Amino acid sequence: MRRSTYFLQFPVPPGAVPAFESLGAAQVVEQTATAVRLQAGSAAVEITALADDLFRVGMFGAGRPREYRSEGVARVDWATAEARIAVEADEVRIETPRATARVALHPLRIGFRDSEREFATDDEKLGMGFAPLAPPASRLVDPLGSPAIVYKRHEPGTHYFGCGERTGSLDKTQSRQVFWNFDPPAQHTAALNNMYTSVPFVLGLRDGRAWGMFVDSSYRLEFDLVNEDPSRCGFAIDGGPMIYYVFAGPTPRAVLERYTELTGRMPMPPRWAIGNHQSRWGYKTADQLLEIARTFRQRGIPLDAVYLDIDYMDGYRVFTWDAERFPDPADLVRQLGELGVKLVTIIDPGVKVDEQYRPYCEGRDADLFCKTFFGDEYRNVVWPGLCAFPDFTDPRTRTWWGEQLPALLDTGVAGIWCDMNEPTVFVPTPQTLPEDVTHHGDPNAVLHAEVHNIYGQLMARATHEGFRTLRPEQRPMVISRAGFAGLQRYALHWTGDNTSWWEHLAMSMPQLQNLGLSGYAWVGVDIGGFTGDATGELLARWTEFGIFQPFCRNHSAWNTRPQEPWAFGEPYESHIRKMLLLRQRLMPFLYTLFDEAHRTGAPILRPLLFEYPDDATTFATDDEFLVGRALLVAPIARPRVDYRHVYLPRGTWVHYWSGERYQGPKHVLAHAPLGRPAIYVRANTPVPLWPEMAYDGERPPDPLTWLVFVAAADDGSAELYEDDGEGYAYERGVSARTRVHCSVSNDIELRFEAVEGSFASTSETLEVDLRGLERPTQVLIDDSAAQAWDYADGRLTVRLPGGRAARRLTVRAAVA
Ligand code: MIG
Repeated sequence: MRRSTYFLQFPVPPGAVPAFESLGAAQVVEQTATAVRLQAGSAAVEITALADDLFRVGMFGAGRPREYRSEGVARVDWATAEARIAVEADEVRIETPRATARVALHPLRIGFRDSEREFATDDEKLGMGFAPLAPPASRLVDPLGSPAIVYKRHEPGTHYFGCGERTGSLDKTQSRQVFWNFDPPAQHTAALNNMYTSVPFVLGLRDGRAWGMFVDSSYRLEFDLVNEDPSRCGFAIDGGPMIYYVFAGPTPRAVLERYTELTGRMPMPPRWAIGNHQSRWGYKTADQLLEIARTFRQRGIPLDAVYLDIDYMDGYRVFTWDAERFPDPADLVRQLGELGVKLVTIIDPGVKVDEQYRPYCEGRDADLFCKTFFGDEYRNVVWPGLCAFPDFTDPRTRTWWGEQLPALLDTGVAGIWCDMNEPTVFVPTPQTLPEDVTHHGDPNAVLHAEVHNIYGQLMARATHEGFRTLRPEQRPMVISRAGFAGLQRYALHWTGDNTSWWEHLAMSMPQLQNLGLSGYAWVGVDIGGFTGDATGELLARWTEFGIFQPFCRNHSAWNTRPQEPWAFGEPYESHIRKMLLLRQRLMPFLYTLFDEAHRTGAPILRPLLFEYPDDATTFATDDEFLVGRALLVAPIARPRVDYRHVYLPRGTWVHYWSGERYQGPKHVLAHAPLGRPAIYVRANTPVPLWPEMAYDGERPPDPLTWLVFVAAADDGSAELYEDDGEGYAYERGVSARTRVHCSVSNDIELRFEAVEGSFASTSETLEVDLRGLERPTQVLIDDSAAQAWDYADGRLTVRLPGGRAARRLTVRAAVA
């Protein structure tokens, strides 16, 4: 495959790269209950069944240790999989109850299959092998382990998704993907093939069956997904051992569940952190920030948090406050708190080189910064001027970093926003650390080239762990721009410096969907766009989409038109208010999806293919998405456009505003004027809602409403997850799970199962809000007539007393 070197701007000159050396014949050296070890020339190869649907392959160059420890991987202790190993003259098979790894020995070729199909099978001709890079890069990397490629056969009809943070469309088939964290030039376009964060994971989908492959290397990587050759994919690493994991699926959900078991899942966030957030690079004084928060309240627009970008610091020194503009940060936090608003502050990794500045002196004296190849402190310029860079690969540095957090947390700051952690440096042009910068490593020294892609994640980890140490009873809220596979364990991710363009509103959809398919469930883009000037229409349309992002934050750059919700006047402000209030109502629904992501790795904002992998039309519908299973959202992403095409997959879907029903699969034309975005609700699928609130915790969420659009259609069901929204009692079972089933035949029946778990709901009253039915002749709660219900215009509302027992609501009414 064609590969670039570290010198990204220059293609490799012809003939400069020695040929790819494919592995030849292999011999079985050793066998365990679940693994086979082989020798192929100078390479040692190990294939292991870690679980019924998870295999690991490791290829280690001559004399390299068999070592799988990685920042990407959270789980290493796999209970022995139920495997059967068959060794024959030409072939070894590792069979689990669900899948088989087939290892041909002459030459060594590795493939996978289950009862239905083959997947991740080596290209017959090329297989796996070593692939020296062009001379300048290889001088640096070769001593650390050989660049390598594994070529996999492309099974015709397969489409590829995931690959983490991307521009362009959802389907990555025929593309080339580069994994090397960097701060891309402003105005992200589809031409970019790497961004701030790198998740070298791909999800393959064919004939309704999914599989996955994760290449666990923190060196630079490239995936060629049927780009160079129509018959294969290539997965290349620039150094180190070739370690990859194969997931048998066969559903996208099963792949994600296993992938996030391997790389870790998101802890439950504090609930306020999924509310509405307002930020701007340019909020410069405590008074200005308070004014912003008050304006939200005066205008009745929900708000849970405001942000301080780099201007709060003293000369951009991380972990300081500017004494003039922020004379009393604790008082600022207190005043915001009175308004129900939390404060999040930014931090950057660059530590200003300044003999009068404690963090710098401490870090230098304790030898906590990155070094040049010659052992000097590595320095480059970022916002504060000349900076040193904490060596987050060293556990001592991570602890020390956490110990700096009281400068922020002790004033009452509620969340920490890690920026510039690719890391980005400014000289000679914005780029990252040179590959020969040295790190302490853990336990051995390493070059930056080896750990570049995990630098940002390690900063997020240090921040998260420091936060937990200082506030053991509080759930950390950490945001990170850079990361690797597994960032979800420590931080949410936002996608950096997008632009106030309609094109970027459109781009956000596939971008967040691919992140969701890559284990990052808590994600968001800057609503309204970061660089460039938004317009009222763009901001309103972007908010119609943005309220469905797991992370909902309006953020913009200092030199752009202000874009707070009221900045463009009416009618935009009213539309934005209405949408943000809808998000606030959706809080219990969203929080339940966070719980699902936390337990299973399922994305919150998810592509249609996640639920309908057997419907190939969904592979291309990346200008719409699902939120959980119940909502389908199809935003408008063009100016002055009121209509758009929507694809509705199978099932019955109800238009949220009009109640009109559609029988999928169907292509429809949605009328979606400003203020009425195309939202469809799956019929008979209850959606839990809270009343409109200004912020999380403003008052008890009463009543809790179950909204159901009824139809003569399949039964539906839903869940509600509740806990106290902060702290760790939920890990000890202090949570509540309510399951609801809805069936519609002669009657409409809503069956609530008894609440599971010991958390006492803060909602005292339950309300059921049924839409799309004729006037009922009778409404029964557990077979006795309900006391009070209201009916008007096809809509029935019934109040039920709160409580934990199972109950049943029967409505004798016809579907309208
Ligand atoms: O060089 O802190 O992506 O959100 O406002 C720019 C200033 C540095 C980049 C972040 C952006 C933030 C900005 N930062």
